Formats: sequence, structure tokens, C-alpha cells
Amino acid sequence: MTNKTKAGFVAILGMPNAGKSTFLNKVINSKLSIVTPKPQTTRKRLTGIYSTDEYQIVFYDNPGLLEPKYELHHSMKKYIEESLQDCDIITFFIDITKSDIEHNKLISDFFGTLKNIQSPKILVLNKIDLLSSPKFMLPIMSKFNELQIFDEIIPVSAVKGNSFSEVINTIVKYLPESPFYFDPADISDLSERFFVSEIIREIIFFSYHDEIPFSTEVVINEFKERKYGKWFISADIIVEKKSHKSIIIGENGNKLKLLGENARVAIEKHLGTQIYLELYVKLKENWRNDPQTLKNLGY
Ligand SMILES: Nc1nc2c(ncn2[C@@H]2O[C@H](COP(=O)(O)OP(=O)(O)OP(=O)(O)O)[C@@H](O)[C@H]2O)c(=O)[nH]1
Ligand SMILES: [Mg+2]
Repeated sequence: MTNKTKAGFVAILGMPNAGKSTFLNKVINSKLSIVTPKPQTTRKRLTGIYSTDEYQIVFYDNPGLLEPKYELHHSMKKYIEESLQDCDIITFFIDITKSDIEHNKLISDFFGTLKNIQSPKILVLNKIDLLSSPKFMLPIMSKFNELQIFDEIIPVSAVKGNSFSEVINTIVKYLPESPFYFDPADISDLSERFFVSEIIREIIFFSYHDEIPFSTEVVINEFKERKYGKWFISADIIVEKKSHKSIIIGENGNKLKLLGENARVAIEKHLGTQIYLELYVKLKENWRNDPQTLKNLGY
């Protein structure tokens, strides 16, 4: 490797549900970050590393912008603020079909913050596959251009993978000259424990409705790798209300059993090995507002 490599940190920020995690997974070509149709899926900052011989992009996938209602949300917001400080380049994602942002205070406030940030800023207008005609794209792009916040505006479809090379090439254009920060073989610096807890959380998002996905957390208590035989994983599903505990468990434990089976299959696919999975549902009243519990949960 020459000493002329480029490397840097790129924040993935934007509205909830805009497709930030979908984009990262597609770029890294691996299911790093969980994706669901519900907003506020991503809760912690997640690293995804993309390396070639010439450059290394360290992406930070973040929770979407939100108006905090719980202490948990303040922690999620903190990741966004830290990414703004720590990153060399900012990407901001908007669902192009929801680009009517004139009356969205969350966005106008955040754009105010972005204006004062020196780092290069790239606006990614995602989900162009949902536009009924490409002719709608240009007026939307010029509207954002007039704001004079972003150095570049790129329409993409994260699910289809269109224009990815344009996003990557644009990022590389602004990437500082630097040695690599990580081994180029690495795609993340997070532990398998973290990914396993996220896989279980993703299945909870798909399997339960209303408040449950948002008020549930997953903690891995035991993670035993075995040379011979199945690995052993034990996880707690933290709920904040007694009634939620019974909903998660279901009649005669049928819902929890199904969750366990789905999670086991997904985790085995991720780890490439067979596992024995134990799930326990635990009540921690009001955990989303309890600073000590949040700290224990890694927020
Ligand atoms: N049609 C279409 N759907 C997309 C596209 N990108 C993402 N989605 C869908 O949008 C939903 C949200 O995607 P995520 O990647 O979880 O969005 P996010 O921005 O990470 O959301 P949070 O983590 O909740 O902030 C999922 O159902 C995705 O399948 C796209 O380009 N086109
Ligand atoms: Mg996400």
C-alpha cells in the first residue's frame, strides 16, 4: 500500500425511515445494520467500514432525527451530535417522496445546525424508485440546492443500489489523505454480541405491534463459542410494562417460542454456525427513562 491513501469518517444522518441503514448494508454488502419499515429502528451508532486499496471510508450509521420524549431518545440524539463533531464528511438522507420538508421544524432546525458545520455535506435523496416519474426529481433537487447547505445532492435508491458509485466517488473526492484507521479486512468494529442482540431486536420489530418494538431492548447475557457442538447464547428481552411481558410471551408461550425460532435461524445464518438460544423476558419498569439502566444497556 502506498502512503497516499485516503481515509476518513462519514456520518450517515437523516430522517427516521429514510433508508440510512439500508444504504450502509448495500455499500458494505453485508447485513450490518437492522432495517425495518418502522421509524427509530437504529438506536445506537453503528460502524461500517468500506475499504479498497486506495481508500477507506468509515461510516457511522445513526438513529434518525427525533424529538426526544424519553431519556433513551436523548442518548440517541447524542450519537447524532457526536457524529457531527467526529466525522470528516456528513451525508444526510431524505426519503424523496417525503421531501416536502418546508413545515418540518425538526429538519429546519437541523439544517440550521448543518449550515454552521464546515465539513463537506452530501444530501442523499433516497427511494427514487418510488417516484412515479423521473421528471419530479429535478425540481426537488433545485429546491434543496437553493438552500445552499449541501455541497452535493445525489438521488439514489438504496434498495435497488442505483447511483451508489456516484455516492462513493463523491465521498472519496472529499476524503482526506490519511493512513487507514482499520484493517481493510474488517467491516465493523462492533462485537458479535452486538449484532446478535440487534438481530433479535429486528425480529421483535417485525413480530410485535404498537408500542412494543419501541419499548423493548435486548441484552446478551451469555455468548459461548464452542469448537465442537452448538454455540450457546442467552439473551434477555427487556420490557417496560407487565402487560408487554405477557404480549411478548403469548398464550402458553407460543409467541416467545416463535420469536426464539426465528431469531435462532437468523443468528445461525449470521454466525454461520448452529446455536442453542435461550430467551428470557424481563420487566424493567420505565427503563427508557432510567439513566442507570440506559447506561447498563450501553447508551
Ligand atoms: N422503496 C424503497 N424503500 C426503501 C429504500 N431504502 C430503504 N427502504 C425501506 O425503508 C424502510 C426504512 O429503511 P431503514 O434502512 O431501516 O431506514 P433508516 O433510515 O435506517 O431508519 P431508522 O433507523 O429508523 O432511522 C425499510 O422498509 C426499507 O426497506 C429505497 O431506496 N426504496
Ligand atoms: Mg437505521
